[in-house]
Amino acid sequence: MLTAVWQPHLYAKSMRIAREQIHDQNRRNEAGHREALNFLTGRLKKDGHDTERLLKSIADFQLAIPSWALGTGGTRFARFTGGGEPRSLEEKIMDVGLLHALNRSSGSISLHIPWDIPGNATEVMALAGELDLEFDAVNSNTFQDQANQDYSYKFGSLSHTEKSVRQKAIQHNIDVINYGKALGSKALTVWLADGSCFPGQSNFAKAFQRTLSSLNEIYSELPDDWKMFVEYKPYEPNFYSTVIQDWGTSFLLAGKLGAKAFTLVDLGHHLPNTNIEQIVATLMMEGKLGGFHFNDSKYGDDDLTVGSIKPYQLFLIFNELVYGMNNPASTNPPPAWMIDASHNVKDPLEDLLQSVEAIKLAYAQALLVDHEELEAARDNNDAVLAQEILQQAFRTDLRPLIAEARLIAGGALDPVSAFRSLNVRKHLIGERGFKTVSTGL
Ligand code: RM4
Ligand code: MN
Ligand code: MN
Repeated sequence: MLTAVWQPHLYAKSMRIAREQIHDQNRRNEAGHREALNFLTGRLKKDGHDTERLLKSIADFQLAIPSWALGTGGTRFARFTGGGEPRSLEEKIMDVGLLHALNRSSGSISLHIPWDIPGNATEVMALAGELDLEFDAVNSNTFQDQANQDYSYKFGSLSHTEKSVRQKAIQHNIDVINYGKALGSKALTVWLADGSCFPGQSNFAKAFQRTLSSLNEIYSELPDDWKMFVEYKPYEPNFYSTVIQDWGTSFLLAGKLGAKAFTLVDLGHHLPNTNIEQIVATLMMEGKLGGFHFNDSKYGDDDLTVGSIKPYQLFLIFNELVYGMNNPASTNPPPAWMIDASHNVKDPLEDLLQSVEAIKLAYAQALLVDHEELEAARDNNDAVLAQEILQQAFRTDLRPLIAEARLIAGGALDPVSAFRSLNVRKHLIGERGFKTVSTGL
């Protein structure tokens, strides 16, 4: 049974995982873990790696969890909801608290407005604070019409041909900034569904210019210590053209908007086989990579568990990210990391635990790459050696090191198995019911 801590708040009855429960779980796996860790650190030290530094970097790496990914996702055909899904923003925050208690790496939550409007910001902040969580970027939504809306985004929002509709979409983004201010967020993420479904439907240049001018109005309301992230996507929901279709378009907008505007890369927002690592390198070179949405995909914006389909690509992306972050000439601020996934068949919380693990693993493997050696191989045009260096890092099983970083931080050695043996989902179903549907995707 999990500890139910009663507090004088609305969310008082919600379950929390006590540290002691995690320690109990860890004791069961401790011996096997020590053995694997000693073997690994012995090898790493022999190869000249500073394992203490690696542990610290791994522990410091925090990922934001989107408020819309805590329930079951769906496709345009069906949605098969799971049990015990969070029914309110408070319950979503509780869920992220559970993840963070288990892995100590999910220390923030990103809100999508109006799916998750914070009613009482002070209470919401207090709850997050209790669970050691912060608020990451706030996201605007001008891709759906809301009930009682007397205008429509059917033909676009910030790029709409009608000024009055653009004005509503601009105002919505400003409202989102204001919600974020009250919660301590420091960034606004704009993703637009704007585009066209048929050739001839839209004037590309005019749609771009209208978008730029709308974004400019939003940008002028952005506080000085905030950033604006412009997310791109090649298709869907529009199938012929998207106004902000690729990194080049987003980069162009960010450049025209100003120093607080950046490009956001979502791994699922590329056409098949796009070289995403090269996009990352270019954006970081220009100091314009602001945010990152992790997921994995086979075909399109599948929003699958990070690392489930193309783990080597994930590693290659991290290799560029680490290079970009450590390159002394880089002016790129540390990007905001978030998971943007959807869970159609898995338990959302288990899926998120798996994604966080995959990201940390790829990050840690990328930290093993000796960039001086790699540069030397490149300068000598030694493709064989360059591949050896990368694959040596990629094929090193760093899972014991990730587990150790989590253990030191007070998390579970094996978060998914702890989640299962603590019966977290069963407990949530008991608390919230079986037929629950949370807002989001
Ligand atoms: C989009 C995009 C955005 C997310 C929405 C829900 O495809 O990834 O980041 O806000 O989905
Ligand atoms: Mn995204
Ligand atoms: Mn997406």
